[in-house]
Amino acid sequence: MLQFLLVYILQYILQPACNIRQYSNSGAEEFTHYQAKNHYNIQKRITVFMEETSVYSLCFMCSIRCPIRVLVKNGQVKWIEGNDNVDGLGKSLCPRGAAGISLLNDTQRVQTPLIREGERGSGKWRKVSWDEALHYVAEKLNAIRNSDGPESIVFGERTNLGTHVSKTFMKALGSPNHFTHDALCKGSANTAFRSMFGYTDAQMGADIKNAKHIILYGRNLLEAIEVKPVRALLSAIESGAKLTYIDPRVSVTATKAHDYWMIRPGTDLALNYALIHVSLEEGLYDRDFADKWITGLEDLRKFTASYTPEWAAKETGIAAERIKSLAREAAKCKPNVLFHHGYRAAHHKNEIYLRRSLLMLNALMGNLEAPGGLFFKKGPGEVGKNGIRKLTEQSIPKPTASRFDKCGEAAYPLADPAHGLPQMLPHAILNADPYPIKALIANRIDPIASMPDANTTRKALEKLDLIVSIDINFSEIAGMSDVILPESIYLERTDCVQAANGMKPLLFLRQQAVPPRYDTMEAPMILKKLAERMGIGEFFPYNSVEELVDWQLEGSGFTRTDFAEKGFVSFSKNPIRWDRESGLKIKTPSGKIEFKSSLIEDAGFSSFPEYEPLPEVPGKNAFRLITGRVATHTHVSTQNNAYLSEIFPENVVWIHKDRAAALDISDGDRVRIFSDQGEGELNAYVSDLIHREAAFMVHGFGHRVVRASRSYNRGVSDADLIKNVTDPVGGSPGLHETFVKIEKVRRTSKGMSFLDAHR
Ligand SMILES: Nc1nc2c(c(=O)[nH]1)N[C@H]1C(S)=C(S)[C@@H](COP(=O)(O)OP(=O)(O)OC[C@H]3O[C@@H](n4cnc5c(=O)[nH]c(N)nc54)[C@H](O)[C@@H]3O)O[C@H]1N2
Ligand SMILES: Nc1nc2c(c(=O)[nH]1)N[C@H]1C(S)=C(S)[C@@H](COP(=O)(O)OP(=O)(O)OC[C@H]3O[C@@H](n4cnc5c(=O)[nH]c(N)nc54)[C@H](O)[C@@H]3O)O[C@H]1N2
Ligand code: SF4
Ligand SMILES: [Mo]
Repeated sequence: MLQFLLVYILQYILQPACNIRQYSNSGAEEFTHYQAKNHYNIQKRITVFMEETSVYSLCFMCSIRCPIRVLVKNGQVKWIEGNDNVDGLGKSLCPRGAAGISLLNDTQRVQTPLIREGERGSGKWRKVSWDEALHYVAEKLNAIRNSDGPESIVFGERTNLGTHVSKTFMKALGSPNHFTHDALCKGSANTAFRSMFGYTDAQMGADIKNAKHIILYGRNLLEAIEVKPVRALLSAIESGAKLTYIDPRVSVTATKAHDYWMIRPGTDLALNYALIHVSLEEGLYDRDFADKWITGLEDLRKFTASYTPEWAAKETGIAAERIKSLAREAAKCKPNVLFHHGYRAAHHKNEIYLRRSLLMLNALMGNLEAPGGLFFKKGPGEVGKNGIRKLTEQSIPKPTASRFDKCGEAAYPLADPAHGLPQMLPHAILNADPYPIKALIANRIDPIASMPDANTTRKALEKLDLIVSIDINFSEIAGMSDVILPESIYLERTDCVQAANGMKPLLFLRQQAVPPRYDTMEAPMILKKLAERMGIGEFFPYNSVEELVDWQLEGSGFTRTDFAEKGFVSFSKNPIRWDRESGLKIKTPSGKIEFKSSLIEDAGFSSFPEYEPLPEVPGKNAFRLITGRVATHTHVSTQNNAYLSEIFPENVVWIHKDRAAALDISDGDRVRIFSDQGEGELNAYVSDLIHREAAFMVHGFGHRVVRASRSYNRGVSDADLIKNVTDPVGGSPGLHETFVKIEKVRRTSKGMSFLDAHR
């Protein structure tokens, strides 16, 4: 397995050799003509057919949105590569980015609007026109709004460039219930950043490239990919930086590290308290920086006094001497040392405190706005310019009802209401708490496969009067939908402008490369047309996405044509750094980095709660389930991609060889994995590359929708197994709080397992 993944990294990230495959399957055989689209510019189409053109755009095989250059000839996408006009990107793509052509030409994606005919989930829909589909949805939503109030309608989406359109749609409808994926991904990190700096995690960045020592806590960059940071990491290592990698599992990133620590899963917080303890006891931190910018240092010193490396060694399995030497080595590089704050931050119920401890380590090293440290992303305002306009700037009365998920209210006061708590949806529906929910619109998110405890989610969704999905695939949520509204894929559409703040404020544009293959539409147009049919059309003042983009750019000093040359525009020639002596614009109430957080304490929580040891693994066949990514797949959405499913068709469960031996399980054996929430069967990967207490599965498999035939019934869904619990302070679900049990499946005859035979 490890070797397999390494081959990917070499093949796909370090050399874009995969483009050979792109050519070999450009789709020309499969598609001889296109449907003319009334909203597509005919002139452009003719030009595209005649000659080879290059279109700068943004990848969307995952939400990172790497800048790309798309080579188009005869209306076919011939090649996709990184937009090397962008600093630090080169022409690299990840395997999923390279598989974009396979998505474009996929005959198994949703091709027309569909209205359900059979039972929910039976896979029977009838093809309808856009007019009929939109009319149907608008009528149903209007009826629900009139009978149960607008708040009984919930809209969920993965944050995307058009989120301002969906938020406007919901506000105009009078419902407060718009949620994004944020809590499922990194909500607790968002809250941690706000508690320390007054900025969200999205408003800050990490300068990996210039760091001299990078410490990654399960930030598996070489598989959980963002192309630019991957290149920054490799470039830092080439320039002599040290990489320390901490993970209960030997991931591909571990194989690049100078120092790898197989930590006991879920105990990183104990490690950090000990690192802080050593830094403070031995005076390793940046005193000048701390005096100037940190409040609550003495409280932290008192709090961590008893969290010695010897104490942490017992909890984490990492020797006390190694902990001490990391603290000392890191301090030697300060301020150019990065304790990376991670990306996915939805593991445990105390997640916010882990993320805060990481931010504290950075602040103690004084790395803010230093090369190789954390930085505040700069927007156009920094250089006296106007940013882009968003539909949400219109004055629309705020909906009066409370939120379905109680986010930002008494139950979850600190979670970010700009994003909400999607994982509360099943509870809200099943218990009509705080009120009945009747309809869900899911746009570019799969709440079944992406939220914990999918079986309960399914039961809850069953109770709704209306489920609508705006999707490109027959995802799990599309499979349960009453109406599917197909979006054009990223290569087929122009999108809203991307404001990319950073050391330089930039704007990017996703530009249409080819006409839509099928009868699909862009989400901002779908919502506009729906709004018109619901009497709220006035808030959507555009007739095409291009017009919306023009409106967004008004006042920014740029127009759409400015993106043609390089694919982006910049508000500033040089990177902007704030002065670390006197110029950090920290936005907490105290104006300082708040170790002792007013945000947290005003809400009745503690800034420094005592560490609670992890529960022991309950039994010989029990494992702590941990999940994560592989370089070839995006969460739950690429498992049916023709290229990617061929390369990585199903997940396996990693378990330690000694634990496996005790259960008579050998490498490659079929095993049953089960929990209180659900179960499944898959193959075991037995090795010593994983901690004894952990079982690891790649997230996103075990699809149940038959129409997506390449992913149907392949592997097991981690979402079926894990319980739905939430970090009450930070807001993220604890995706790693579940113990699963694993047992060997003994086949007695073909297709029947030992367990089946004895039931
Ligand atoms: N158990 C478990 N759960 C997790 C995670 C985990 O590791 N384990 N990871 C969490 C994380 S970090 C995240 S970010 C979330 C991600 O959760 P999601 O956002 O739900 O996952 P994705 O696979 O990114 O995309 C979901 C849907 O978007 C659709 N889609 C793709 N492209 C387009 C498009 O262009 N237009 C439209 N309209 N739809 C499109 C796909 O078909 C799919 O149905 O999941 C979280 N949930
Ligand atoms: N290929 C690919 N790349 C992606 C994405 C994708 O879907 N596919 N999605 C993007 C998104 S939305 C996100 S949020 C990021 C996620 O980026 P990451 O957070 O880096 O990715 P994950 O795969 O969720 O988790 C990484 C590692 O955490 C380890 N881990 C598990 N438990 C523990 C623990 O207790 N301690 C420590 N130290 N490590 C632990 C796992 O073994 C795994 O190797 O990836 C982004 N990039
Ligand atoms: S990381 Fe890969 S899939 Fe995601 S946007 Fe970048 S190239 Fe595309
Ligand atoms: Mo994420």
